[in-house]
Amino acid sequence: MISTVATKPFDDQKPGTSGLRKKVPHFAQENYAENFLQAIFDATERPAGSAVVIGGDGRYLNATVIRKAIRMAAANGVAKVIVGQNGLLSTPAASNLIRQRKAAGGIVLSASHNPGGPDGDFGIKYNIANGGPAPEGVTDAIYRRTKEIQDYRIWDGEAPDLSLIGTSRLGQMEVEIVDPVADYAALMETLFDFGKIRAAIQGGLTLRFDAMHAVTGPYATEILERRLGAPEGTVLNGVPSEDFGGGHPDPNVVWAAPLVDLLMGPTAPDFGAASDGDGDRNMILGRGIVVTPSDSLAVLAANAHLAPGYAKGIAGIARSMPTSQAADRVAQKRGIGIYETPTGWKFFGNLLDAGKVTICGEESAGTGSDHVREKDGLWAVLLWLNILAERGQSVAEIVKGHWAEFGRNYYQRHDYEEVDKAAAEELMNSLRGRLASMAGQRFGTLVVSEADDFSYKDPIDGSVSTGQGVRIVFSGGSRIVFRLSGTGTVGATLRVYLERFEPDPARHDLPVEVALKELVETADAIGEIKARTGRAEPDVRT
Ligand code: G16
Repeated sequence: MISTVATKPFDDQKPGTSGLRKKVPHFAQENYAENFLQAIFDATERPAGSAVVIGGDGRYLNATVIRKAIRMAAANGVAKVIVGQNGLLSTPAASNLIRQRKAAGGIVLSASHNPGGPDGDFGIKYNIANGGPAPEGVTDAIYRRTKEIQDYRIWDGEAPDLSLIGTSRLGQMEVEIVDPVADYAALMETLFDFGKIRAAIQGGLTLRFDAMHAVTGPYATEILERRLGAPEGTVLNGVPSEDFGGGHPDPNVVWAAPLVDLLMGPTAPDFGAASDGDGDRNMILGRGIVVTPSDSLAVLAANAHLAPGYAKGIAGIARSMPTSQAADRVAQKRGIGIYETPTGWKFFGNLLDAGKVTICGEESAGTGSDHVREKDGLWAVLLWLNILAERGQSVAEIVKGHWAEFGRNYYQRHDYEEVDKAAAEELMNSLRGRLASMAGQRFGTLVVSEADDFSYKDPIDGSVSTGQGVRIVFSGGSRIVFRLSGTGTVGATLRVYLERFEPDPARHDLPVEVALKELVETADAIGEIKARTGRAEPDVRT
């Protein structure tokens, strides 16, 4: 009952920051998804009898590709697949299932925060047995396989009905369809004081969570409304749709503008949050305040001990290189380790497995801990709620108190999207070519103290990743980082990260644009952004 289908390699199946992402029509080409799935089955290890977890964020093509993945798993000798009901699994829930069921790995279908629908984006990523994104050694092996593939194997029979929870067989393979929310919600109950949060909500703490028509809707409804007793209507846009209601499921001030407006307006609840397409990113807001992801990481790390799951304290913190150094100040003050890694959650896996760090975060709206091996949007929301319930202060009071204690790292990221690829690469190459002569150069009041192209040697397995972004550091600690995104699907996205440290509490209330003005001008002078890309302004500031 197994068919072997002849195919030809595609030359563009190199996984990026987080798996293979392409436009839907590109992915829908004959054999495109099949080739990549076969490369995963060929290039990854599966101990005899072990399971593979399969699920996705519910976007257009999700169900179609999941059925193919199940049939291909059956034809590739997989003993068992564990699949989310209706093909749904948030990325953190998939990571949890892989770990709890001791699966060999997982196939997660998502293009994260990128738009969905027939003209939107689609993606496939592979997670390894620790529940985390495949490290570069594995994605390189998958990519090599895509370049030589000549055929793929698929079971001839239909995949089972994905809506029915329970176990069935496809040939020799067992197919278990599971409730996507249950195990994840149970894990959250072990980490946080649900009784205390429930009491705070009963006592008047008000909140809204925007699921952005994406996968976290069912998770947030179960946890926030059913288990924590928040009133019905707390979860906005809670029904997943294939095109995310026509929007970008990207929790930032641009794409979650209605939520931001609500929190800045006269009827604001105490707390607001949003998550992205596959549930791993988060945005945190309080009445009248948007908390930057870098600040959120620092505040969560400084207060995690208030939640039962972290009551013993945290072992250390890891952040991606472009993330602000606010977390470093917490680590220094608390005497715990701080690790700076390249962009990509996959770089945190070894540190978490080795117990070097408990909490990790990225400027790209990701925070998480050692409870899974992915960033986790709802986890961040629940940790914030646990901290609010314990401290009885507002979000703004907690953030401002944090700045007063640790200093404030003013921070912003500027994105130039769909830039001509060659122009973006030349911009980066030109910067790299000038790095050696940059130290000592003056721009206005700023003097370059060091400049490099970030490279990282993993302290656990010794693997080295080079070319991870150009860092220009000024005396006083301000930084500009230039890097090209690894998750876009059209042209290139240039990211410019700007950071300035301000120790003086009297200067903590400046508008960010004012605080960063000189750095923004300097970034254009050094990067020649306008001249090389033709763009006078970034498309998105986060
Ligand atoms: C992915 C990765 C993150 C990374 C982000 C942005 O997030 O998992 O680690 O920070 O992309 O990457 P880039 O700057 O290369 O676009 P997600 O939520 O898209 O899976």
